[in-house]
Amino acid sequence: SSIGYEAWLRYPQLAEDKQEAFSRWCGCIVEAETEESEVMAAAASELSRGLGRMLGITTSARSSRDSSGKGCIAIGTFNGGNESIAHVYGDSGVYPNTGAEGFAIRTDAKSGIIAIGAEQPAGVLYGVFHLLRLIATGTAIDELDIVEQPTNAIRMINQWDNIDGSIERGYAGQSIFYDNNEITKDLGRIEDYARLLASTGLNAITINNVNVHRLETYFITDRFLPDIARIAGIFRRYAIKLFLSVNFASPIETGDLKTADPLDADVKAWWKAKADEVYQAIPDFGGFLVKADSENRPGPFTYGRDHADGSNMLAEALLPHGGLVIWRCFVYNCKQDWRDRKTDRARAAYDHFKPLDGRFMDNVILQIKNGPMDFQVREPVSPLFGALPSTNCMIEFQIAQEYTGQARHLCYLVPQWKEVLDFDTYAQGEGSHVKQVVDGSLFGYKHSGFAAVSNIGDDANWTGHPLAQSNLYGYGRLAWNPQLASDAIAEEWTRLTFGSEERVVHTVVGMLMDSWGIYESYTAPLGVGWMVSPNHHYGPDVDGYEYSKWGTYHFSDYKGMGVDRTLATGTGYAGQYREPNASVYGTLESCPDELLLFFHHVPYTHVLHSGKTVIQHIYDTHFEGVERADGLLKRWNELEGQVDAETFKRAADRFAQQAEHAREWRDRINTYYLRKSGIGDALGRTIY
Ligand code: GCW
Repeated sequence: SSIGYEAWLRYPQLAEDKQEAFSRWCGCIVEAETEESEVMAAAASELSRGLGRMLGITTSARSSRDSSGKGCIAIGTFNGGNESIAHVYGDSGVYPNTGAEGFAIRTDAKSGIIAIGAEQPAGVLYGVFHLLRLIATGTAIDELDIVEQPTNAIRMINQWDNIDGSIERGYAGQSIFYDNNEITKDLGRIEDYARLLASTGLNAITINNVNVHRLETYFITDRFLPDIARIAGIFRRYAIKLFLSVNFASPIETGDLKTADPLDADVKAWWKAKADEVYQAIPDFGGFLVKADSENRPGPFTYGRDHADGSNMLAEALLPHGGLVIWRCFVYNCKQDWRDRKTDRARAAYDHFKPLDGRFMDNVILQIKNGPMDFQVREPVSPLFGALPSTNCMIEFQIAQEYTGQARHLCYLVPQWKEVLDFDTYAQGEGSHVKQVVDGSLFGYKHSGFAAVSNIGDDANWTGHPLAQSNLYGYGRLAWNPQLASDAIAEEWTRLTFGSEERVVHTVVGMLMDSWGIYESYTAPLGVGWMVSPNHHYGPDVDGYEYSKWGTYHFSDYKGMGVDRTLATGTGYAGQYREPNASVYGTLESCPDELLLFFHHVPYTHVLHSGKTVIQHIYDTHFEGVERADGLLKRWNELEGQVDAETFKRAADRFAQQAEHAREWRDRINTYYLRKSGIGDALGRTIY
């Protein structure tokens, strides 16, 4: 089996001594006959497939234990009539508290049973994947007593796939969902995607781009609903709810209304009827994801209404069906004049949404990008987290590496996401971390959680770069439990994917953990962002966006660079944070180096906390970045023969491209700043 397609569900055969140790528990799978559920069926089949691969045994499912004396794995819901589950947990009289989606796994040595129990079939499925992960990573299972619950209720993936088969910001081929203006007939690949997602604990998916184009606007009509219902059916088997992105102007574009005004009675009635129709086709439909009044998409502003009016109108339509409206906060002026130094894109989301706090219905959730700008390699945390005590919120990450190397450069993003989640907003005093905002606990949100833009396409290995699979895996694991450590996730992924040869594990984990810092070092410095080629966003172009309408500037001149976002002399963005963050960022002396140029405009001779001047920092990091990118290639090349030849070659090619391309970044940026500043490199290295 190839590493590419099966990713972390490959379950390579274990060494013989390990097989022995595990096999004695795996004589059969006990599953109550009374538990007829497609999710349970998926759990049972995953378990027997995984065990079969790793242990080379065939385990048949049966309704009660056989008399062979071999151990068994019992799976089922606590009240589902599985006697083996009841037996293992029965003594205590009470079942563990697993919540709606959690699971319990307990090894009962006396009876020779490992019980995977849960309140709901979904929990059993997650428990099965957990046990398989333990076995695959060589963890002893003789004395298990585990209870796990996901920290976040919504654990969602956003596909930015279009019906023509293209993927906005996709770097791993074409869509697996659509082909040539039709929904694909290849449902097998979608099922395998569902397996990958569920195995990491994800439970929701939006299958079309937030930019809803002409044909996709018809997804919520009978033209496409039957096909979409089939896709929902696949995800349902893996306990994943299906959502759709919708076009706010649908009543005009697909209906015969003249307006999409959210306060218009006909518009309200139109959406109500539409919701009824969608739920007719997909009874457990999740709801709508909406990009409105953002980057030229239609929205309530056209009618003089605001985002609360717009989202509440949709929420009312979905409410009778239990549906959610996920409304994106990526709203800013994308037609800015670069001469206008007052307008600051970073401020926009907060300025739009903070005043609306408390006006949204209970089944509306605001989806906020992790940073105030747009998935840069380095930017601060969005100040909206913690600023909306009376509005459900969820966080949006981007697994697709739009600005972080696009599946050609290695950039393991879990450490970046962790930094965001661990950020203290001080919203309820010290210890009010972003992760507690988005898991709903800080303000008692009714709905909340994680969303992220997927990085998969129809490439044989899903993600283009073989190691980029780690970002998809890591996102799912982090959504389940944001406390997991970045290196622990990296190690888990590496062992599942490549097996447990220690040299391979050590090398790959080390490369993943270094990769974000390496990418940052040879690209835009000190939090200033962009410097990428316009439109496709790959590769260096320092002034590519400097005189554009997109609000993404670095303001470099012959004396200095950076964006003054202070309250005192700048755009005031720093004042959107609570104290002490507002002062930490707003004061030159206390602003952390890595975000210096996001918050301040400084001379090139400004001395950083590191002791270096800004200009020397730029030169040093860019020279070092290339060396470290060369180092990645070298480290990978040492694994030749230790990982399968195809994966080795694919990744080796990409590491070579990355090293080459890092030079382009280095030379463009160093040359640009030498020419601007006239200050030479203290070490006299070659700058063109
Ligand atoms: O980052 C920008 C991307 C757009 C994207 C937009 C968004 C889907 O360049 O491609 O559109 O963000 O998040 O809506």
